[in-house]
Amino acid sequence: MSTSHPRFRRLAAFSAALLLAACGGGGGGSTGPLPSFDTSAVAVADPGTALSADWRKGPFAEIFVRGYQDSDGDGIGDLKGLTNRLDYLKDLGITGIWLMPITRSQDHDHGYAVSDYRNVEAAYGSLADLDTLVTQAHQRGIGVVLDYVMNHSAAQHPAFVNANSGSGNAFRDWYVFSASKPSGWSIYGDPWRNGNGGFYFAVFDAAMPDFNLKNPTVVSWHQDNLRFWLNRGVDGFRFDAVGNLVENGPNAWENQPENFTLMGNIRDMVGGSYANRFLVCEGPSAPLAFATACGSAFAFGHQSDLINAAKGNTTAISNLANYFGTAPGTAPATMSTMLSNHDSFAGDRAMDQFNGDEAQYKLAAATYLLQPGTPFIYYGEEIGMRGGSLSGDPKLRTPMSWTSSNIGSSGFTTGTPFRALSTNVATNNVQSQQAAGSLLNWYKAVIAVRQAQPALRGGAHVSATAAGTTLSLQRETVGQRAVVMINYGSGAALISAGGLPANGVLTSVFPPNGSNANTDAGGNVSVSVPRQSVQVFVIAI
Ligand SMILES: [Ca+2]
Ligand SMILES: [Ca+2]
Repeated sequence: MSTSHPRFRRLAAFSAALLLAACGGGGGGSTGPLPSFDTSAVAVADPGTALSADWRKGPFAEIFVRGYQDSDGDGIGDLKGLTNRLDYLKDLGITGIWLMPITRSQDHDHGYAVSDYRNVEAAYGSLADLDTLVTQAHQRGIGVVLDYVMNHSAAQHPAFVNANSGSGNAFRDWYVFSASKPSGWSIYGDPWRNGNGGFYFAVFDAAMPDFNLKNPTVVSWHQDNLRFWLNRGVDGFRFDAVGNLVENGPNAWENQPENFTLMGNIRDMVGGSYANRFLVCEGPSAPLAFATACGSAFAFGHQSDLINAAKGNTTAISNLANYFGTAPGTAPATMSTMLSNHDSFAGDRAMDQFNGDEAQYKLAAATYLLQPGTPFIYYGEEIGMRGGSLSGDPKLRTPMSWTSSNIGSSGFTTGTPFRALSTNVATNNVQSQQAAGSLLNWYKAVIAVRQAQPALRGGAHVSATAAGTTLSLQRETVGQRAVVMINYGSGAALISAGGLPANGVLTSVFPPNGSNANTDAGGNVSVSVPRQSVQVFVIAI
């Protein structure tokens, strides 16, 4: 039941102190002045971007700024550090980065308890540092997408401190209060928490009270916040927990119709006023529906099939073949795909799921980098980082492994890292992964072929067929068809593709030394694909 719900696990990092601060609700009524915050309206002022429209096709990197690169020796990653690593991301082939929350937070860790929606977490730097990051990223053809948390704020956010000061406060209706404790609710536990003069709704944690998104003033303030960042040149947003935005009752608290309307309105606002932006939603229990409402959504569920297919599971391979399409119940090409992310409910880091098996790891990576969809690479995935010796989500959020010790001028920090390092930092780090045959070079090579071939970069789904432990898929764009054959099995396999131009030549584009293949008079081809390998062809159409 409640605590088994995956999203609950996000909160493992929260300290008891924060909970006490929230539950105390300001100590039963503060006598001091209540805090204020910026509620000013923000008009559209699009500075534009120099990015090509293709940047939105990815691949993206999901980056935890706290864990990426420290620039000043305090052991905490920051925006200047990330800016210094942009060349690495460009070299990998990344065209967009999603930053987990960089706004000021109460948790000072994952950042999802936002205490100021219009400023940067002090340990990460300043607004000027963000502006520099965006400018430098754009110069490398990389867009910057921020995490935006609309469902809840921190309990320490001034809006909630006001709201919780008493039932007569002007901000009371910004949150969801009830004079008496409502009965019958059980989500990830009882979401109703003791506040001043009543109970407030906080689905994830007492320290993260839910906004009242039925209040138009709150919604328009959020839209002002979004414009605040868009006007600085930020390229879009990843929206957190969109399944939880509005509640209509104890049995109607998830994926409510209002959630889709809210996100659709934001999509219209951003798309109608700002050029070349990208939005993606996190709605784990309704990914396809949110892909429509938001423009893109993360393909929760699909990531397990990618992992299991690479292990040779035929059901998972069949699921991969049936995932993308145009029929109801299939995913659009705009779906955002991944192997794992920062939340343990999405799975351990890939290297831990594969228990060090790089052959399987490479197959999973190639599959999602060559399929339709917008791939999101979780930072360190490309070098096979394992988690840390930690429990819960923090084990997924260790410092990026740059060198074998990760300390010193080329490592994560010159000081003491804020968190334990990954358990395989000695072997799997950027420095050691420069070697031929490495996972990092595999990622670079697959991304390079994806970016070089239009049908692989943005081509639509044509067909995908599973047969035993093989997958054969085709994608197409104007003038080009791509054929991808993947053998997940432990022996060579004959993989077929059909519906191709008759008596044509399929030009091999991966692996680098691959042989071309010929279609027969019926437009069919069969290729012997070695065990655990990938072959990619293109043909003009
Ligand atoms: Ca720092
Ligand atoms: Ca909510």
